[in-house]
Amino acid sequence: MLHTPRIIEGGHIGPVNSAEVPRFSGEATYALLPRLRDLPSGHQADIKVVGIPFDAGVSYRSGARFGCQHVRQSSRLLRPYNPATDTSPFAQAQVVDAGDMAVNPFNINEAIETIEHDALELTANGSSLMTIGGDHTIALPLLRAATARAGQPVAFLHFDAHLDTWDTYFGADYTHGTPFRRAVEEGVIDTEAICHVGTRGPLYGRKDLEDDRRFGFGIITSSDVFRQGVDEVVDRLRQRVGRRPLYISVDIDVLDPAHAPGTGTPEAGGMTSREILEILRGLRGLNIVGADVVEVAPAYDHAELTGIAASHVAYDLITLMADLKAGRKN
Ligand SMILES: [Mn+2]
Repeated sequence: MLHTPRIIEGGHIGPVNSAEVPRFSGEATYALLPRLRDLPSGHQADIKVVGIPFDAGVSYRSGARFGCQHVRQSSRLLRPYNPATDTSPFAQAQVVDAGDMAVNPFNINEAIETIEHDALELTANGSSLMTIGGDHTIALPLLRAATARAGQPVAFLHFDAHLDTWDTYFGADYTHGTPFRRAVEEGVIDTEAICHVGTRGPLYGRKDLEDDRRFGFGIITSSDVFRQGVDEVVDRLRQRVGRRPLYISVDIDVLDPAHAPGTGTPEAGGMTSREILEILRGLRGLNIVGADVVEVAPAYDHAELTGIAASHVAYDLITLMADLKAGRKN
């Protein structure tokens, strides 16, 4: 039988052994991990990968509702040992694929409520969430839930080509271009410790940047990453975050369209997949309480470029979280 749960190092239920079952066969869970429902009773999940197939908040190309399944499909080649950090994330923590949330595709307000509710439920036992979108609208309810669980507004690192702090579109408050203005207004992020990374491209006007600065955001542009380099960027981010509980959101359009063509609002001049992975690895030890990767729209992808980039970003985020879980247990 394919995909029988198996015990690995650490007593955890591990991913399918691809030396025994071809990794291109069977159901595509993230990294071929066990499903949440496959865990024996009494066996707690430390990190849950969850999909949110929702894209009713997009302003340009639609299709990110298919991102979750695409990232899972593109994650089949991920192996269980991460040599960049000398860690085996799935042995250090029980990581599972919790499936997808069922959110209303016709009612954004209801969708946001469902996401917040489900995120709180999934984290009730102390699990951390690694969420796969979906468009960027979903980050607002995820931040609400992260802050509720942390007991204080979370620090927030936002990897994106765009600010996503605009006010409204067509009078709509809740869209994929507005979640972080709402998050500031709601007080669910710690404005002493929030920063965009990788922004670029034309804006509506200078006021976009002035508003954003007034909200408290720091900005490390795509150009800064190129000119200052990964190490300096990492130093700046670590200083900004300190020991606060931290949420990380990665809009895959932070990468250049050459690295991630399959997304809703692509902009030229972006980071490489190597740069983002190096920056994420530099955040090791920070108190990461949750993360997401959003805006993968497979209809515009080629040869799984975007899916592979997103699945690797998620893998390094899981590595960081697994590291923390293992540290807490030891
Ligand atoms: Mn975004």
